[in-house]
Amino acid sequence: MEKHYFQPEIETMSQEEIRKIQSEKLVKQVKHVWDNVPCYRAKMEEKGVTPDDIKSIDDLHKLPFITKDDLRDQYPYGFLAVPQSECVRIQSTSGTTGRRVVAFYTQDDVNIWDECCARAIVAAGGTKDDVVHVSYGYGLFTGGPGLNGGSHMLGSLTLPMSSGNTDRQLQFMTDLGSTILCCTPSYAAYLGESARDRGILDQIKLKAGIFGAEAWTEEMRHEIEELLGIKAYDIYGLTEISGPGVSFECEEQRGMHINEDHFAAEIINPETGEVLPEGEKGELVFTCLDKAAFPLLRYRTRDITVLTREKCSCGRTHVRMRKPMGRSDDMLIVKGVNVFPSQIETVLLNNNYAPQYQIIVDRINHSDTIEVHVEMTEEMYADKSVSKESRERKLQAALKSMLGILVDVVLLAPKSIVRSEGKAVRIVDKRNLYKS
Ligand code: DLL
Repeated sequence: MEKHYFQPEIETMSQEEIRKIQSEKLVKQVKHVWDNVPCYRAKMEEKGVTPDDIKSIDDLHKLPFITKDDLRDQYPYGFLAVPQSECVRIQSTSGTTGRRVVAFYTQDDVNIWDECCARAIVAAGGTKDDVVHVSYGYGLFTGGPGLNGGSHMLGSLTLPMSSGNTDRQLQFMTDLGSTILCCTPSYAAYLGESARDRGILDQIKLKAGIFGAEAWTEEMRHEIEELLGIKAYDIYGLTEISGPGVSFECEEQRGMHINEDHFAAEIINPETGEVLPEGEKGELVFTCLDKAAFPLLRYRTRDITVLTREKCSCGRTHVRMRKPMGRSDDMLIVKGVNVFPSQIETVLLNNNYAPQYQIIVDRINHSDTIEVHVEMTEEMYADKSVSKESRERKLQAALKSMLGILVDVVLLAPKSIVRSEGKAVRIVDKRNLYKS
């Protein structure tokens, strides 16, 4: 099978070459940050580190971490490392859990980001002949602008749809023959459902999807692939580090290659900060090696994953990260038990429910309660031979066996959960545990 790369000379270079590039870039980057970001310089001084101590990528562990709280404390300009007049763009996080984080970009930073997204599109089989349908939100969210930039750089016909207006999405998709869909996995499932309901699935020419920005399971991947008749590729990224394209899946669909010439990755123990060896599960930490405006060093993502340097059949040599297995901060602790929403999703899909659900956690009389609201499929809803109560009991038992705790299950009629056009709202935690 012929292999396709956007930049073969970079994507297939040897480990030695990657480390050499990382070392050269890191030495320069640390000087740049030391000279231009007083709050990080203070952190380095506190740790007794100077730029002279950083001679290669092997010295990365000597540098202090940056956390989301640091970014919030320094909002908005504290981590800006170039004069504002050199910046051409900002993007921002949604700020649902506190103050927004604003990331700045020079034109070169935007080019790096576009290049990363172009690599992702090519890895999903994209060429300049494709019609790339971008249904991630545009604006402050990085999803739309990121994939849009990558598609332009590749020279594909780019449809800047943004999210929402499902009728228009489907009309453009069929009229213009979109071949690659980029959006959140939950919106892809919704678009698929809507196309099926309108009886137009056979008019859709999609061959691939590039889905990310939220956690999704293998079961959900299969469901979307089957519904839309496509291959569904995962893509990962975060605003602080640039946006989508920090890592992406290739045709192997077994982990996402990190663009290591731009971002150095480490896995740490989230409790102690100690760097863990390859193959161990822990918190992912990124260092931006060549971004100028917002060059975060050792940024703690809170995403829990595993890195592997096992050979990939696609020929890419860049390290792979497993699909994030949860976040060290939004993992739910219910009745003292750690609950990852992805475990619940796996049970629901294995039991043939639709990937439309909400987890509602509350605390009543000092005791945690957890309810899973999930939609029945049309077939289940129509089939009156099995009672709703009996279905609920069966699902409750399956969840108990996965999670070890009793969960209240509420089955709903099809289409009763409000659809999201961006990231799905999966968790409603009414306990306010993190408010002081
Ligand atoms: O979600 C950037 C993005 C846009 C990625 C489009 C992929 C596609 P933020 O809004 O800053 O940025 O959210 C970043 O989302 O730390 C992860 O917890 C989560 N996340 C992103 N991609 C994935 C993924 C964008 N593929 C946060 N799987 C990250 C699971 C993901 N979680």
